[in-house]
Amino acid sequence: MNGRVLITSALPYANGQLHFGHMAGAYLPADCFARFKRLKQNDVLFISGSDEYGIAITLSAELAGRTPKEQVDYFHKENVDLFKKLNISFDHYSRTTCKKHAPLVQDFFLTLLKNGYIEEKIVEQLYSEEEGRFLADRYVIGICPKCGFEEARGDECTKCGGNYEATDLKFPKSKLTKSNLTLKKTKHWFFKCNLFKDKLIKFLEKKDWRPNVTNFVKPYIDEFHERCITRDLEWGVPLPIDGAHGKVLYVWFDAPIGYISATQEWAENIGEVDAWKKYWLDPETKYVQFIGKDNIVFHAMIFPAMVMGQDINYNIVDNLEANEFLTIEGKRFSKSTGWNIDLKDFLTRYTSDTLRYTLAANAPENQDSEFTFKDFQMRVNNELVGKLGNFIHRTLTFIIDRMEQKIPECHDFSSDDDDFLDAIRLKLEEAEESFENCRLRKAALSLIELSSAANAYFDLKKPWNLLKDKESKKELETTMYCCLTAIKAIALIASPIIPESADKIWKMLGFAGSISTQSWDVVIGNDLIPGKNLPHPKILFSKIDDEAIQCEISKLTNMKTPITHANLKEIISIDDFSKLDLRVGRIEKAETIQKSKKLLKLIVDLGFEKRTILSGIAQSYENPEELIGKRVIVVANLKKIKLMGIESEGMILAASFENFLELPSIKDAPEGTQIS
Ligand code: B3M
Ligand code: ZN
Repeated sequence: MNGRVLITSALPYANGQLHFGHMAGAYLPADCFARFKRLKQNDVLFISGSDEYGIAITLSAELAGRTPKEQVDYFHKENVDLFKKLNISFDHYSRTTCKKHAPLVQDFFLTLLKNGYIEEKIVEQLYSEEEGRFLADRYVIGICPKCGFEEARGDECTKCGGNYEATDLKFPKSKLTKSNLTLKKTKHWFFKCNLFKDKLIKFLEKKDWRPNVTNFVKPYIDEFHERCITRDLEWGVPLPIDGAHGKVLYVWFDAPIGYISATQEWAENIGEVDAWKKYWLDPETKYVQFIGKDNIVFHAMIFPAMVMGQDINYNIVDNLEANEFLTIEGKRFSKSTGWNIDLKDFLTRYTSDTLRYTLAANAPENQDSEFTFKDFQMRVNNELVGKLGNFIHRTLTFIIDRMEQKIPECHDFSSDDDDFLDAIRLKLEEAEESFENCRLRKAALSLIELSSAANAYFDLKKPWNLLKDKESKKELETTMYCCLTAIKAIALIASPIIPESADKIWKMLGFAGSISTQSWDVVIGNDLIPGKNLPHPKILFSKIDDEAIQCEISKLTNMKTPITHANLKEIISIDDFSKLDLRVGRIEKAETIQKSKKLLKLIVDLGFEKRTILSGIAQSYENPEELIGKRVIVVANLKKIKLMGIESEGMILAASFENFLELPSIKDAPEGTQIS
C-alpha cells in the first residue's frame, strides 16, 4: 500500500440545502482526489460531517419554527441523501452532535487553558430583558451607524454593506421579538492565538499552497489578534469550567475539531478504536483539506494554532485546497433572493455524472467560475455524448457487429498506431498529474482530449474500409485493439470524475465489478486479452434538448423569492383574532385617484351595504377595471380613516410580494359572508 492520506471536506452547516457552489468548492474536488488516491493504492480516509452548533443553526431553527435539534436532524439527513446522490465517497460522514465530539472539544479547550493560551475578559454585550438573554450579533437589528438603514443586521448592513459591531447599531432591537436591548457586562473567554504568530509564519512559509490561499492569509497574519471563543447560547458545546453557565464554545472553535471526532467515530464503527491515530498522530500521514475560500482563515491559521497549543501532536494540514466561488448564470447563489437551482430537484432530471463532469470542467480553482445551463448542455451534448460516448459506442458496436464480438488480436503497430498509443499514454500521464495536484479542470480536459484524439484515429483508420479487404485483416484487428486500449484509458481517467459511467465502461470492456477497486498502474500496465467476449454496449449519456434548457433557464429567472424568514408577529389569542370582522365583498367600481400613485378608490358591495374603500394597490393594477366583479376579503369593522380627502370605510386584504399586491379572491360564498 502506498502512503497514507487523510482527506477532509469542510463540514457544511445543517441548516439549509447544499447547493452547486458547495459541491464545486469543497465536496466534488475532494471526492475526485479521494477516488484517485484510492486508485493509486494509497491508504485513504475521507472524512466530513454536518456542522450542527452555533448561531447559524439556532437562528435558522427559530425562524423555521423548529428546535435546533429538529433543524439539524432534518438537514443532516438532507445532506447525507444529497451526498449519496452525487456519489461523494466519504469513508465517514459524521455530525458535530455525535457523542465523541463535545468531550474532545472540551479537552482541546482545557488543554489550551492549562497551557496559558486562554484568557477571561469582561465585555459589554447587548442584552434583552424581555428574553432574559444576551443576543449574538445575528439576533440583533437596528439602525445602521453608517447609512441610517433601519433594518440593518447586527453584523453588517445589507443596504450599504458596512461592517461594524452589533453594539454600534443605533436603537438595537431583538430580531425575533423586536424588544429593546441594553448593554450589559458579561464574561467571555478569548483564545490568544496571536501567541502562535511566529510559529504560524514558519509553518505557512514552508507551504507551497495556491496563490489564492497564500495571498488571502498574509494580511490576517499581520493583524493576528486574540479571538473570543465563547457565546451566550444554549446550543453548543458547554464550557467545561465552573462559573460559565449559559456559555458555549464558539462554533468555529468546535467545528474543525469535528474532523478528529468524526475520525474517532469512524474508528469505533469499524471496531478498531485506535485506528484514527494512524491518520491524526502519524506524521507520515499526508493531510489534505478541501474548503471554500470563505473558510481559509480558520483552516490556515486559527485551527492550526489551536492544534499547536495541544499536548498531543495532532497532524496539521499539509495541503489546503481552497476553492473560489461558483456563480450561476452570472450571479452569486442567494437564498434570500431565490437565485438558486434546487440540487435535489435538478438530480431528478439529470444524472449525477453529467453534473459532476460539468462542475469539474468548470472547477473554480483559481478564480470564481460560472455554471450556466447553456454550458451544461454543451458539455453533455458535445463532450460527453458527442466525443466520449460516441467513440466508445462506435468502437464497441463495430466489434460486436463486424468482428464476432471479441477483443481482437494485436499485431505489429504502424506509425499511426504508435502515435495514437503515445497520445493515450500522454493523456494518462497528464490526468495523473492533474488529479495528484487537485486540478480538476485539467483532468476533465484530458478526458475529453483523449476522446477527441480517439475519434480522430478512428476516422483516420476508417475500419469500415479495412473490413472490405481481406489483406487488411491484421491492420483492422490492431486498429480496433488500439481503440479498446483507449477505452480502457478513458474508463480510468473518468473514474474519479464520473464514477457511475466509468463503471459502465469498465463492464462494457468485459470486466466484472467496479473500476474504483482497481489499481491505476495495474489497469494501465495490463493489456487487454484477445479473444475475450464483449457485452453489448449501453447508452452512457443522453442529449439534452434546447427546450429542456430553456425551461431550466426560465424556471431560474422566474423564481419567486422564497420567504425563508418567518418574522412572525407577536402571538395573539383566539379572542384577539375574533375581534376582526372579515367579510366577502364584491368590487363594484374601481377608479384611480388624482394625485395619488398608490391609491385606488373602490366601491365594494358587502351585500348588506356598499362601502367606499381606498386601497394602496394602484401600482399592481394598472387597469383598475380588471378588478370589477372580483370578490375579495374585506376588514369590515376597521375604524374609518380619511385619505386624500376621501373617507375609507374598511380595508381589503392583499398578499404583498416583490412590489406586487395580489388580492385573494373568493369563488362561491356570497357578498357579506363572514370569514373566520
Ligand atoms: N460550517 C462554514 C461553511 O459551511 C462551516 C465550515 C466548518 S469547517 C470546520 O461555510
Ligand atoms: Zn448601512
